[in-house]
Amino acid sequence: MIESNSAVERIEGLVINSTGSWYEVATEHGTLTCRIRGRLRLKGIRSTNPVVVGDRVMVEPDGDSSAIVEILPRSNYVIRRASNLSKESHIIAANIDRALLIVTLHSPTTAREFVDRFLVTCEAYRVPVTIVIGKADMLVGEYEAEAEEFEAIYGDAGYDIIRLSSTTGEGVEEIRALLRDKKTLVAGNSGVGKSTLVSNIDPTLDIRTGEISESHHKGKHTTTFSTMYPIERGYIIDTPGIKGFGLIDIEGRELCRYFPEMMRLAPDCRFYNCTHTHEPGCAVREAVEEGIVAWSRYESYLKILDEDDKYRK
Ligand SMILES: Nc1nc2c(ncn2[C@@H]2O[C@H](COP(=O)(O)OP(=O)(O)O)[C@@H](O)[C@H]2O)c(=O)[nH]1
Ligand SMILES: [Mg+2]
Ligand SMILES: [Zn+2]
Repeated sequence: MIESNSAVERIEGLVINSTGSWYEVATEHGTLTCRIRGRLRLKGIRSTNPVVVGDRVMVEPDGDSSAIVEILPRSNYVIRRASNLSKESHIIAANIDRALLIVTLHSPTTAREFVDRFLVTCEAYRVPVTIVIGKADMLVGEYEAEAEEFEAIYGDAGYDIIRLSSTTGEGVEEIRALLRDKKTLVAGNSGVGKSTLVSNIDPTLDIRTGEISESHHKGKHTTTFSTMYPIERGYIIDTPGIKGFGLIDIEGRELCRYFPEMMRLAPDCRFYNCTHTHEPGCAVREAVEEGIVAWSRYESYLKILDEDDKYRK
């Protein structure tokens, strides 16, 4: 029998880049540029981008007509609301071993609420996160004091914190060790030094750094995509600057679980279903009043709760 109609070959691959309509997939046959065939949706996830960087997929290789035909189950992902008023979500990356959240205290100033929202998402989707205080060479005077306060707050909450200066090299080796043999998402506002870090880790990579105007993307919500770079051992995912971080799919009553320092106190609240907003005998509010839990963290908690109310239907 002639095998002209034999089953098409299918190979597994790793999505390393996406534009929303085209995907670059690393496979044993090299990197293939693919389209999506059919309606690929993972159960229970509604997002503007069905296939994301970090996805493991099945591909039918066919030159310029190569196609992604299946998404393999994800171990985790990082997701945010696509835009402020949208109910749709945008997945930043999938199957990641760790997120590095780069924050800077000035030039630009990373808002505490942004930090807390990102951390909540990582807790909710079980992505280990390390906080990086970027541009450490600029921490003089009041900013040094602020950095120490920041380290106290987030260190007490249970997070690892590394100071990084791509200018002096401080922290670079520590981060390099963290990246080894892992897929690491590098996240943070625009201008905090994400791309500079990635090119410091591997100077042979062709990374765009500096200010890239994203103004022409305003109003759209599917135009910001991550890119995965292979490094000597492992992968780094560089993300476009994230301005806001709208949370999705997190119920108000479970929110406090994703603030580790509050979660530890919740069993001491008088009511088992305490929301830590108005109830008498609330151990969390008591700790906030005593300065044991940082006011800024509690404030983020309240703001996220409030927002959650607005979006819950
Ligand atoms: N002083 C200082 N400037 C940095 C550092 N890292 C990056 N920058 C500068 O900050 C700007 C934004 O960096 P970039 O890597 O493009 O930020 P991204 O938007 O997060 O990718 C550039 O002008 C970099 O030269 C650092 O560690 N120290
Ligand atoms: Mg960048
Ligand atoms: Zn309480």
